[in-house]
Amino acid sequence: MLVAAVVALSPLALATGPAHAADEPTLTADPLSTWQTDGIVWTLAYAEGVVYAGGTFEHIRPPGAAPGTGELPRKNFAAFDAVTGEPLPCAPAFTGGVETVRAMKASPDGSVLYIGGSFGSAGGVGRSNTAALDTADCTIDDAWKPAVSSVVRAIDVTDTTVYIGGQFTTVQGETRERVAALTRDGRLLPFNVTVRGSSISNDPTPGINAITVSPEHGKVVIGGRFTSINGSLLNSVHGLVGLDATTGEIVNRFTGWIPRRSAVKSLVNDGTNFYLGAEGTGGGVFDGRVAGRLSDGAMLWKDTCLGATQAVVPYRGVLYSGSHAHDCSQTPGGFPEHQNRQHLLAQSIADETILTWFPDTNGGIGEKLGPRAMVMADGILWTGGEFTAVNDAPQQGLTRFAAAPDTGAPLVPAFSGTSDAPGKITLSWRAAWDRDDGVLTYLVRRDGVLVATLDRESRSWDRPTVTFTDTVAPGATHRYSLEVTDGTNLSSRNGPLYVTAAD
Ligand SMILES: [Ca+2]
Repeated sequence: MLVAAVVALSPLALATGPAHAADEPTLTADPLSTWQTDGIVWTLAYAEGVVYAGGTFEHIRPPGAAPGTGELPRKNFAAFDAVTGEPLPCAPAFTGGVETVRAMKASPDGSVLYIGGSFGSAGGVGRSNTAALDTADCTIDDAWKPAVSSVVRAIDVTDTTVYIGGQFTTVQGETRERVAALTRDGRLLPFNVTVRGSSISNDPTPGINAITVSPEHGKVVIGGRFTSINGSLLNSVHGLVGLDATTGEIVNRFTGWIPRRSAVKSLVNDGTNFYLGAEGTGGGVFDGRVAGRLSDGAMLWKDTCLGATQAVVPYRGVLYSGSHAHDCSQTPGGFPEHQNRQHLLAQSIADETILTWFPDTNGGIGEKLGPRAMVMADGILWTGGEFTAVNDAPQQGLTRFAAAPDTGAPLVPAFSGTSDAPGKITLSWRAAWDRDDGVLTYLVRRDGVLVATLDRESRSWDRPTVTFTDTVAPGATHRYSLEVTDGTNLSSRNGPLYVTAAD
């Protein structure tokens, strides 16, 4: 048998190809079977093996079901088994007000789920924009019933304290402008921080969108759109500030982190770092993500992808995010401006590199921004939002991703063959791509026998030409086929392609 020659990828292709990721393993990009909602999921929370979804919807329906079929009534709140994804009977209705649930967070021990939004009733019990659920028996908690004057958009909870943020100006009849702290049983704490101004010129209403608290550091970080804390416009805060968790005094100003016309939409922490996602309006804005250190408020990195970020979740060295990224040209591993918005991303917490994890949703309903909420639950990343499709298949409101299985096979590319020299046959094709594998392996068969195995890196936006030159008898005609695998899934086989070598 003649020995096959494999043509190396040119140095130019390597230089311009995708950046090598930092090798953190990601989840797969293939969604697990998941129930759907008939409206927008604004918030997700996890406690004790259960995922809670809150938003603006009327029903849930099974995986694969068309809108209006197989529905169960769920008024702005639903509970699911985190692993199987099956719906649970826990289903208090949230009604009154604007009738929406916008924020949820469980206590560290998982016993109580704190809920915020715009509603006047929770499970038939009168409540004022916030309620709590005892997770053991799915009853509305008797103790937690603070009167909050307007919508609650952010919640975080420690063993002793619940922080709420939003657009309210009073809590329990006392002045609390957009942020407040209460005991777990609903008693208002002295923590009194006045949040005013707006970092968004066309929306002058100040507001808190996100809160993350670190009891170990005695610090609470709040984000949203504001330009003033505690009354002074000269204190140089803009959409993000770190506060003493007890007194509310400013401990980190994060000067320059959030530019004009931009607001913080999401904040989480892992006990060491905190992570935020931002949304800008207009040109020169910040739509990307920042990783910062809780201890001293130092910035670790900031990516400047365009396409506003609505949700962030750290997990095992990777920051997962929901956005509508369309230009990540300044971020390692990123893509140039393109028309197809990428709604889900994973990046290295160590160095911000965008990793090979490209499941996608569509924009969907509402503002058509796709994902709005994420939570990690027993190793499964639950994602909720406005979308009505995931990886180009119908799926509304909710989806899930796990570490396995990888089920998506790359599409086999078309290939062609030429012979420019006696006994030399060159096959060429445009590289395929895969949603969660950057290096694909191409299998070339001549007359049914494997003659070449070629590994090539590619992304959906960067698909280099791959070539293979075979050495055969001059004048001979051979039959070739091509397959591609991501290491788990094998594509269909392309061919046969008959090529005659020059003589
Ligand atoms: Ca794959």
